[in-house]
Amino acid sequence: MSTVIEPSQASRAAAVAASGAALAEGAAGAEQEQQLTDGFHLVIDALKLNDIDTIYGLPGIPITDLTRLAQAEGMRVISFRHEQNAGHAAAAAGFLTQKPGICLTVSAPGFLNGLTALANATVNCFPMILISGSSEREIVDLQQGDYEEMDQLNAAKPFCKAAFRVLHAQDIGIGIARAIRAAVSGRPGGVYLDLPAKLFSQTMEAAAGRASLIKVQDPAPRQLPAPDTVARALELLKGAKRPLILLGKGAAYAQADAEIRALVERTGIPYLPMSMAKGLLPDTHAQSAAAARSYVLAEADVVMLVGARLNWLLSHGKGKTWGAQPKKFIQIDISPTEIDSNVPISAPLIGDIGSCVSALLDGIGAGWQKPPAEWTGAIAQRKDKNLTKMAQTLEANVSPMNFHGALGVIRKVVQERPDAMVVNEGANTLDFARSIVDMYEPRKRLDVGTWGVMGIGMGFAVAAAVTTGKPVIAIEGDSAFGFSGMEVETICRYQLPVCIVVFNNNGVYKGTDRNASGGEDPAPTVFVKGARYDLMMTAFGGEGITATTPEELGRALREAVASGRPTLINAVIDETAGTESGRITNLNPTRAATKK
Ligand code: ADP
Ligand code: TPW
Repeated sequence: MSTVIEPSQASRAAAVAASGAALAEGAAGAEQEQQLTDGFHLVIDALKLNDIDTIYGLPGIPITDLTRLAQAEGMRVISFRHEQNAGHAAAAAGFLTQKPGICLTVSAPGFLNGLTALANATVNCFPMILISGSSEREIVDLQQGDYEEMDQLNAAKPFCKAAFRVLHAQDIGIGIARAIRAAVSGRPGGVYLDLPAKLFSQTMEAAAGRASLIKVQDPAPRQLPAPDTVARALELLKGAKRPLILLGKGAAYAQADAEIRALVERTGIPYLPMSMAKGLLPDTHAQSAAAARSYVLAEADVVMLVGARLNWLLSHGKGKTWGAQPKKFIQIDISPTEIDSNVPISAPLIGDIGSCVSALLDGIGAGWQKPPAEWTGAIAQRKDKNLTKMAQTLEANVSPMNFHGALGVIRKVVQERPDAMVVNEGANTLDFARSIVDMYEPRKRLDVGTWGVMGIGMGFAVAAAVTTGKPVIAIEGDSAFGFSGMEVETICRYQLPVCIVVFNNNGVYKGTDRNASGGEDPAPTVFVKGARYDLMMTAFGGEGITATTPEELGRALREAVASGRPTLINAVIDETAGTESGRITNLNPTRAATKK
């Protein structure tokens, strides 16, 4: 038996395996012997059996044939230009669908390129599986210098929820089942699956192969909260004078949209969405306190976190942001160890969000008193003031554009097309877009998440288009776009309905820095002035446009969204417009020190 099965051979094995069903049971020995399957097919069959229909990846030894065969067997294979982008796409697909997104890479360097995305998925609680081909165990373990040799399993472990290696074809079904369950059960996250090259060409009897596969039952079982914890949370909520609900991306992931809306509306409690929870209820909802964020965080007396962590994005639940007003927290989370991670949580509610929110709704009863008008009235007043102030800035009709002028028009287009997906990264481009561009439907916004990582843009945009079929608007800082910009070719190749708007202000944060030494090298934060990002899209047959006014930007964006054509709008932004680090200047060591 050869160790490498050529694709034609592998296909033949499959064909024989497929036709095996048609052959009479108990057929002659010679015929039975031919009913073989191999590692390639078992991997594909195991994924398909579990309703996984898409692979995001990049081919090469030893997984090239796996990508070809997967496509031949009806899976969608989205082939990228860099594994990190394929990995980010898999993670976003996991977030949007609750099924683990699959990223497939070659060994060592391909694996490492995918690792950033695996780590980012784990940090953000997105289910994904990084499947990498690897070199031969015997050679790797003796460090004899195999092609792309690396101990990938151990390298992956610190960056994911679980890591598995499969050595025998008959264990592929179990390996994939364990990977799926690890990715989506409890707190979702990234899983690494190591498949050594030799595994793919191992053959086994087709019927035994089929029998070895596992259809994972109930991969993310509901987890009901204990009744006494529900009663405790409700009691705290009932006694609150200034209650607040904080919705995080865990709430968006949970797909308990109707229950969450019912809880917010029946209790009458004001809510704040974290950035990827925007649209869970429309941002224009009367109870949204987003436009009075600082006020509600400082003044609330009881805060209920729903799928949100008290990490740096919420100032760890303490300090100036949270004001002098003493606070009590209720926290709904599937992970019990999240509780008390930063401040004491008076009423933890451990379970899946759908079950916890339903239990709260059941317990509310008829006599529920909505929060005092003093509280909701004070919030409404601040909201009105801030929204009126913002509305004026959004009308800015200057050229080159500032952030408000450009985002004012994008805001209108998203309002017209609330079904469109929005992807967002950058510093100023991120911070302004998050507060200016209203979202109207759940899980329409994908961004840099818990790490504030640059480079998610094109991977997320591709996954958004592939999993939803909706138009995608990627709002990108020019630096941010550079991390994954080569994937415009991927977008053109698959003809995806993605419109990228590059906020071109000639650099990281802004484009005005000078080299402090007086030397000829440009400053570390500046780029080529007046760069034509639009030409990157026309190079591959898509639409490329430069927009210098909000009107031009609006026209180009509306056209792109309507046509679904791959488009890149080079939006010329005033190079003085941004601020260093956007809204997190306080985390920048020198600036923070000099500010004190
Ligand atoms: P954000 O950045 O929006 O504040 P985080 O990523 O910090 O959100 O928090 C998401 C939280 O949601 C995590 O602590 C995670 O354990 C939790 N979570 C994810 N899915 C579920 C679910 N289905 N049920 C309950 N909690 C969940
Ligand atoms: C993987 C650090 C944070 S924001 C940013 C960088 C490089 C780019 C900001 O410039 P951009 O946006 O995109 O032009 P704008 O609107 O302010 O002009 N490497 C990684 N992640 C992060 N977060 C960085 C570097 C960073």
